[in-house]
Amino acid sequence: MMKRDLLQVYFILGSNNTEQDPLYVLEEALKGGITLFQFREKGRDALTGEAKKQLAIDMKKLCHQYDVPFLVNDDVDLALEIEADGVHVGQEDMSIHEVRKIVPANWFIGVSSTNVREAVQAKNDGADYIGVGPILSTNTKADAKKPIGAEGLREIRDNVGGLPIVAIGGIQLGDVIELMRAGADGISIISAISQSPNPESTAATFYEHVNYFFEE
Ligand code: 3NM
Repeated sequence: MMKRDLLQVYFILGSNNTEQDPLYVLEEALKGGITLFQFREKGRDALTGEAKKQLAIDMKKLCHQYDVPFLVNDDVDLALEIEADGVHVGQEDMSIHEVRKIVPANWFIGVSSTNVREAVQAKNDGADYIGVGPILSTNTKADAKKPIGAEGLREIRDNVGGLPIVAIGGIQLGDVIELMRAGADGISIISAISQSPNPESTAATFYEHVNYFFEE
């Protein structure tokens, strides 16, 4: 699969994004057909140290059973230690240049961008993809910026050429087609899947909606 195609249904999860066993939720999402996974252990009651590392190891193993690449949010040291497939960094984290220097050449590196300036910078710095958002308002990220909507996404698309883009922030099933039409290559989701009564079928429906766009 090309890197761009991996972004189609990009699921992100940390232990505090669900009331259930995060490994159960992840496996359901994998069965439903997510195409990429990011371990994001942040915020209230987030695990640290050995507990965080063990969960990361277990999640990576599960992802690889389903041939889905495993990325780590921010924590480059952990990603290296457990031999992840890539990292996602925010605007306040390590720069792409610094990350590239210390990770394997084939790693997938993503950067968060909320406006055209950040997106163009990420492209020039050699990001493999950008996570663009928040598209809609979200309770999942405590310090989320002001939502930029499908229009904000389109403006970024118009300024970064073919750089792979995944849309993030408050996205529900009903938003998918509009965001794909606005220039996204895929959709990134936490709560719509992690809080779903049936994460497997929700993930599968996200996959169908994204692929409906390609068949349009
Ligand atoms: N990053 P949900 S918004 C992790 O704007 C994250 O960069 C964002 O969770 C950004 O799908 C966000 O539950 C939260 O809204 C996404």
